[in-house]
Amino acid sequence: MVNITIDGQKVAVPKTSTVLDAALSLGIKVPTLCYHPELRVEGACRVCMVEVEGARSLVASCVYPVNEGMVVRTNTAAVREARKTVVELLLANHPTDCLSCQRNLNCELQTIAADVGVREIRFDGEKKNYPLDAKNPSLVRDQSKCILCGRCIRACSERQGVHVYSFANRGFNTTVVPAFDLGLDEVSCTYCGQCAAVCPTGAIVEKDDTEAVWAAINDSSKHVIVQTAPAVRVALGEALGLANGSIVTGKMVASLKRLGFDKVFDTNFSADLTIWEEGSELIDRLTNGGKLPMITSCSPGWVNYIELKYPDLLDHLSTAKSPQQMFGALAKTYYAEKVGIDPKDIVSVSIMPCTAKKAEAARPEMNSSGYQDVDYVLTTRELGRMIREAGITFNNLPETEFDAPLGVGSGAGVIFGATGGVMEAALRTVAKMVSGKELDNIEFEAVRGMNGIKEASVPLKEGLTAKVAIAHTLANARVILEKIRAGEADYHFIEIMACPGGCSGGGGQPIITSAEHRQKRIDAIYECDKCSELRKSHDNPAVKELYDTYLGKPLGEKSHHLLHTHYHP
Ligand code: HC1
Repeated sequence: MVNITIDGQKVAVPKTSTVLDAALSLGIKVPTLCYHPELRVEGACRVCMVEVEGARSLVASCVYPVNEGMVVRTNTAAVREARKTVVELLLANHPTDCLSCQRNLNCELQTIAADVGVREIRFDGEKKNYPLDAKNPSLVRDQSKCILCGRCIRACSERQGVHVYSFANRGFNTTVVPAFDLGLDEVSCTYCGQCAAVCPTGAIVEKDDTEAVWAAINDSSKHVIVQTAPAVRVALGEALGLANGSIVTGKMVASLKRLGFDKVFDTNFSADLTIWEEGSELIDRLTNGGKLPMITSCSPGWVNYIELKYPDLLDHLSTAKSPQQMFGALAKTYYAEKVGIDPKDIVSVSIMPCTAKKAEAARPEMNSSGYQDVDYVLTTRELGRMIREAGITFNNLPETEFDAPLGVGSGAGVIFGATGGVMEAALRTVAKMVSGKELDNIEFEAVRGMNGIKEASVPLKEGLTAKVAIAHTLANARVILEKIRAGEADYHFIEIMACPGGCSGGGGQPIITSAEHRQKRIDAIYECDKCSELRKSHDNPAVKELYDTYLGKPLGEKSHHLLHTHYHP
């Protein structure tokens, strides 16, 4: 340990700490911009400057190591003036269109400008004016708002191992761009949105589809239905002023009804259906010599990644569509028939924690109903904005139930939103399918938790043990894929989710500020499961009715047509 003094307070910290770590351990707030608690430090923005006795100049606390006996001051006149000047220089060439920016009131640059006391911008800087990169369905990049903190570069490289972004040019002309300054639609972007999730400003945001959804709601000739993904219910509250990880399922349903949706359904329903189809596919592959290990296919950022980077391994992917797309296909077939509405008059909207879901819905093959199966995908953040725009006092809303029949979901469906959850949901059902017996204990602790890669051996019945693996983030997915390529992966089944923590940490969720924040959402997901009346996908009566009255059986002809897909090398 190393003993140092900060603002007159003594503290002992590990010798590998930075001055910022030490200050944070004392509860001293130092403003930061390029620093992100879950990414490598960069020391680029210099907003976190402090005074260290004996140092020749102010130092960037996020990269400055502690030394025995060090004396630090975080609140001197020189420190305050330096921080204010740095922020003013950033604002001097920033568009400062805060009032109409998607990140208004949720922008770190805006907050820091207020915190460090910027009341005027003394420098008349040249403004940057770059064209928008908006030709893809998921994300919009506006270089004019970029402050060159490099967080997106680090998230894409370190967290995802995808390496889409890098710095280009020098001096004032420095930019953060994909290779050759191409658009995201022209490079190996998976649309996972982790760049947007760490961007401190409005330089990378989700493509906003709220206007199109308002127009559909306002069109009286349309029947507008909405599905909500498992992970939205544990994060939406954060966008509306509630504590991190608040469970807001009932209020979310009420708010969607107030917004004017005709029916509010639950993606948990089709998550349960996915387990019937994917579980049956796994058993089929195990018994008939199919390609193993089989890998989950519900996370669209992950599917984009394997298509782009490991096309030789595509036959390992389950052919089951994601729950979003299974729901979409059924909404304009089964549901349309059941309620007697022409599918051309149905507008199917989904609320997702994910930016890649927008691209998934736009895939040309996602039209098994004869129409685009899911018309619009809104992120959790977009729904939060619509609720605010409508003037709904979210916290006062009554707890409201989903509509039947596509609103019936199990606890197994809801845990899809946490890393390991799809695997756990599948094990609950596959064990029953192969043994004919219900499990005594349905909670599989071995597949839970935040380790980047988890492995477990799970007995399914006498003489049959499933060897499984789980990875979250694309950098961890790559480790598993390399093992498969090398012939060293003797697993039967693998779950891969593109985002850290699974969908609860998706690129379309309210911005996550720390690992503890992410954990609160995951705890909330498991709480939702515990409180569910139904906890196993095979107990879902609405799914049983769907098979009895419409689909026939898992992997049957109709299921194959509506619920399964193919991939593009
Ligand atoms: Fe997900 Fe899924 S869990 S992919 O993370 O399989 O986005 O929440 O909706 O489709 O159900 C996301 C979440 C979501 C699908 C399900």
